[in-house]
Amino acid sequence: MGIKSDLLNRFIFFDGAMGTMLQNRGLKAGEVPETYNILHPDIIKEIHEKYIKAGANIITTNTFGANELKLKDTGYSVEEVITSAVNIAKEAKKNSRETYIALDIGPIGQMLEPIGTLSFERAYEIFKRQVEAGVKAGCDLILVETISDLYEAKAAILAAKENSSLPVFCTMTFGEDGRTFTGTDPLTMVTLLEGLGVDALGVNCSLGPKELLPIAEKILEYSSIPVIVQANAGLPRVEYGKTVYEITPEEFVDNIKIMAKKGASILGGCCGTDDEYIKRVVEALKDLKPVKITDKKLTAVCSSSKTVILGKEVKLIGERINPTGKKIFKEALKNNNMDYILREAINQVEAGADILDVNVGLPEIDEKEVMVKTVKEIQSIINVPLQIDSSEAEVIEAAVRIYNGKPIINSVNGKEKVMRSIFPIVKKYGACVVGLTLDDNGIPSKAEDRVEIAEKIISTAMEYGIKKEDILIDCLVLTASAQQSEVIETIKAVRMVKEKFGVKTLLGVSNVSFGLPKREILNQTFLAMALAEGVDAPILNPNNKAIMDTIRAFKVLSNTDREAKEYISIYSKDEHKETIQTESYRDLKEIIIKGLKDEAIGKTKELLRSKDSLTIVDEYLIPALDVVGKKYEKGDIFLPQLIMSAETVKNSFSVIKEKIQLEGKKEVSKGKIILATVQGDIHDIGKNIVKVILENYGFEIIDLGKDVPIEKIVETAKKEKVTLVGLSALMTTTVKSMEKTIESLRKNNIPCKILVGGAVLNQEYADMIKADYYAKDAQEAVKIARRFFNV
Ligand code: B1M
Repeated sequence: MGIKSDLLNRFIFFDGAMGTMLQNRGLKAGEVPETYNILHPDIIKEIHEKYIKAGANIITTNTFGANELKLKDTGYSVEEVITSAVNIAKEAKKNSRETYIALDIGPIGQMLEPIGTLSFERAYEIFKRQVEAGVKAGCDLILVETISDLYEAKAAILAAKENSSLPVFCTMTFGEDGRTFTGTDPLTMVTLLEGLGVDALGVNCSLGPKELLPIAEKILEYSSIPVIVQANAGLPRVEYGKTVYEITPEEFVDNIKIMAKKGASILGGCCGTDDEYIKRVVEALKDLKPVKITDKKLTAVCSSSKTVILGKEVKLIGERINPTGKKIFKEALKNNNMDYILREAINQVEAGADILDVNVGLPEIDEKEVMVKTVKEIQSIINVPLQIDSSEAEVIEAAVRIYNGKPIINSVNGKEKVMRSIFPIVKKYGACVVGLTLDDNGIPSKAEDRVEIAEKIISTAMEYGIKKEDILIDCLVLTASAQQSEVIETIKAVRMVKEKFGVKTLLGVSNVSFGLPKREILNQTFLAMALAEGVDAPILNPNNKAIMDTIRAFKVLSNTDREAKEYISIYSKDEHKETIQTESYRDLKEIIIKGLKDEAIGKTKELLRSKDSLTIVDEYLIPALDVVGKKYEKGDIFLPQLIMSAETVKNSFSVIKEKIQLEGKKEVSKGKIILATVQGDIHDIGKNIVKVILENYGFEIIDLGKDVPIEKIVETAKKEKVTLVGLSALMTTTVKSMEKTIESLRKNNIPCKILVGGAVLNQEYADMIKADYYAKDAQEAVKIARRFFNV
């Protein structure tokens, strides 16, 4: 018996909080809790003992932040802290075989690319060091917890699985909107984490059990493995500078019991909970048996914020990211022109692609390097899942490893060698895989022979532990011009594969018409025939109207587009708008909204020939960001895309800035002004625009940056004898911080006037927080400064 078999048979109880327990025992703000493993082992041991006594089966080591970045200034190494933590846990459990020790691994504390600067592989290395130390010290399982970025979870899980043979659990932290901070929903978390082969998954921290209930329900709906819930003791609230948690152990238990009855089987507590909460949970569930876990048998692929389930209705795989037969594409690959590829991606998604095939195979380039770069770039601006398409195992593995999601691997076939090289990758990274019905003898003419190859692919894949749901069979389309009699064999094979094995099928449609005129007539008709036989995911060009018409009509006729909603929304407009855009985007606004960083530079330069700098800011930059902001608010895009748009604006503005500076008159200073985005706010695009314009009018700017502490503003104003202080804030929450800064400047008797700005403000708010001036934009700021300094 071990933890893995226990998981399937009974409730498992985790401990509760460590951090809040330590705070109650004297841990001060700024102290690193993990140093207690060395400085106060008795306190940690006492906490573990309390939890064991309360009935916890798993105690979590005090190593949440024991990574090399967080420990950097403590003087202790990762190995020292983790070894000591595991030893304390061992002492606390006193050889009890009933208690397991989980090596706790929390988030690194820095954001991964593209949101932050930490690379995926660097994150992996940081986690690897923790895992190795934990394994060496003798922990029983690895718990990756409180993760809000799916990419970071993937790095941690790979580090755990590649450097240990211990069970791995992973929990993520969700907000009240049902998503993690970077936009992952419960289904997507389940799709990726299950694929990566964790032993249990779930949710912890941030919310109380009541608020977690809908999130846990979603996880339970999709998960085929044990589900963990570790809620906070309610929503945290700050009282007299201390964080307090609202709900009692009784209320906590009521909600945990509901989740247990719905299927959660690993239960514990997070912030604010203590041994009393755990004791109550154990007691409350003692007469209950966990709900039996069922295999949900989903065929699903995902990006970090979107899951596509195959089989319920036809899904389109866009074929355009592929250089075969495309001269411009080849040139783009050779010249590293990512914007061209990104545009192909965006166009296909806008035209209706659900998944994108990515193939960058060209003999004259380094396919692995270009594939990794392409996948990274696409996933930073687009949220549909990807299909990694290459014939090289090495290229596939490199791409699948850094992909932030569960991709489809395209492809294997019936050749032993190919299967043996690709299936281990499919299994390890938990991908779906396409099996082509060909082998060493080529593509069989007859449907029956293709079905035989499909059978071999499926059975070999299953030997590797790949689930049948993760296998997609492509019965291969032959061209009507050369092998006319075999066209129908493909259709027949699709039907047979579906009937015989119940797997999903894929088909590259456009091949059928090769060499014949008016190709789209054949493509369209063949597609309709294939759809009727149940092809789940045709690979095609979604920019083709005839193809899209067929798909949409099929969805109505097969009763998957219920009440013809999609069909009506598209075709009830007079003229069906074909969103086919093969050339570059005309509009800078569009470029910003899409996050095409490099393209923004050229476009801005072009615009500067006919428009003046501030017109571009007002007519393009700000309106584009407004659209992006609204999309973000509605949940149409998530933080990574918001960041890409902000980066694009920065690129555009850097060109504008150059022009302004060139035109600017270098005169003596007309007056010194401090500019700062207030504490807690990191939005600085607007402030930077105001800075450049003010400088251009001859004012000397002391730019204190963003998220600026109140004291720094006060000190600088005093030291530099500045008489005009400009503050910027973009969020409702940071207007308070602006108000406090103003209060502090007044309290310290700084003889200055205060100018405020930022999208969240208006004159009324400015008056309310007692600012002297409010500027709605940069020009207004100049007017105020000129009046103030009388210049
Ligand atoms: Co965020 N963000 N953002 N964001 N972001 C907003 C502000 C938001 C309204 C989006 C939304 O939900 N609709 C929302 C705030 C909601 C609220 O307050 N109720 C929001 C949020 C929630 C967040 C995060 C919390 C998201 C998250 O992490 N989950 C996070 C905040 C972190 C933090 O600050 N602690 C966050 C992060 C980011 C990015 C990093 C991705 C990026 C900022 C990058 C950067 O600035 N370096 C970003 C962006 C780009 C936006 C939007 C889309 C655009 C802001 C912008 O740059 N506008 C924004 C939505 C929106 O505003 N439409 C949004 C263009 C800029 C030129 O305008 O700054 O108003 P603005 O400046 C104008 C005038 O206001 C004036 O002149 C400028 C030029 O005309 N002005 C002054 C500005 N300062 C002035 C000072 C003056 C005088 C005039 O005198 C001193």
